[in-house]
Amino acid sequence: MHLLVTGGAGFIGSNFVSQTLRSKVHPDIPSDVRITVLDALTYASGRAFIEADIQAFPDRCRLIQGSILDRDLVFALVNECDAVVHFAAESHNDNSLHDPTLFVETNVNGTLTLLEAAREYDKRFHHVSTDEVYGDLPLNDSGKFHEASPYRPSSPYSASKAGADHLVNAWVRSFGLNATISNCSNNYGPRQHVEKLVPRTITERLQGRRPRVYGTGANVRDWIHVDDHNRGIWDVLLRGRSGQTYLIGASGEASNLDVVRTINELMGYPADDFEFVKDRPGHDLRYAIDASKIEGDLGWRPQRTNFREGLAETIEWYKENRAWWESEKTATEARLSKWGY
Ligand code: NAD
Ligand code: TDX
Repeated sequence: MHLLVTGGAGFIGSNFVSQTLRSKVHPDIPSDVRITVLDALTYASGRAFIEADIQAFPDRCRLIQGSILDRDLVFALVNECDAVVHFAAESHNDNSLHDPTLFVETNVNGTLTLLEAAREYDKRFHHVSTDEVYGDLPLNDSGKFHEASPYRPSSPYSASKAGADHLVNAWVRSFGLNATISNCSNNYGPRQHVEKLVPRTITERLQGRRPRVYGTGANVRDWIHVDDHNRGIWDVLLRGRSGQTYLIGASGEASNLDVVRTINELMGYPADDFEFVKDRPGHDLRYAIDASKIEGDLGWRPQRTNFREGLAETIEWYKENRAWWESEKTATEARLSKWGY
């Protein structure tokens, strides 16, 4: 099996590639799977992770630096593979509020280019998406997103992901493309860019500053370890039905205050040693996933459900990999501070 993995140098994609080559994460990963990573190597990527994989598996992994918007390149690479796993995206909500055009170009037009190539060569296509396409849920409520929830995106990022999801469904219905979608909740784990809540909080502490909480900190996210997400993607790749959407989530609801307090405690600081900063415009209140479809139909179950333990491991990873994130940290903090965060 030859997979084309777009965005395979990013946070979730690079974990997917490394774990797949090592037959980790899922028991049924074919042992001969080969991977071509197509990645533009933007600020959010980690080239070193893929280079290490290429060194360990020179016959099974290669990196093509290029854009999913490059039609000729995309068509050539899709033609060579058996299936496409599409992670590549601009992924940060705050950035999308300042440069929405880039998000529509990458997330909508990039997906369109890939879909057209998959249609041309009749390839299996899996689209990695987010629960944010469903908008938000009220705080202090027990409702959850499910596969039939209406699309109601709030930010340019989530709107661009929703647009891409619609394109995938239309290509299934109109052209008979063999495609699936997974919509997952907030991931955490190693290799995530320092602009996101968990790594930002950890690396602020490691550089001697206090973490920043947007607004009141009451907003709730449904946290899942990146390995549980990637195992779900393998379940959908191996057994998912074309035209179906699968929601992936690990019942890991926690408020931003809970997350920052837990990281503070784990790193030896008083729980409430943080600063409140201005709120994100349009800030989604709460996300929560009902994962009963992927559990019932495909037998997926989250395994890394101890969030505190997962955060402790993630803190260790950031302590041990300073060289990777320190190169991005200064520019990221300058950007976030300019925006009032
Ligand atoms: P990320 O920002 O860490 O990685 C994105 C990768 O895509 C980077 O390596 C980047 O270089 C690459 N990329 C960007 N533009 C490109 C282009 N034009 N051509 C080729 N490559 C390009 O993102 P992530 O957190 O790993 O998210 C991966 C996917 O999962 C995204 O589609 C995102 O919407 C989705 N998702 C993320 C989360 C989460 O919590 N992080 C949750 C659910 C879904
Ligand atoms: O310093 C911070 N302080 C803070 O309170 C940062 C960086 C964030 N926040 C808040 C905003 C959100 O309520 O924490 C929450 C999480 O923020 P992000 O890490 O930016 O993630 P979010 O906006 O929830 O989106 C993430 O999950 C869904 C990913 O970035 C998306 O790609 C994914 O689709």
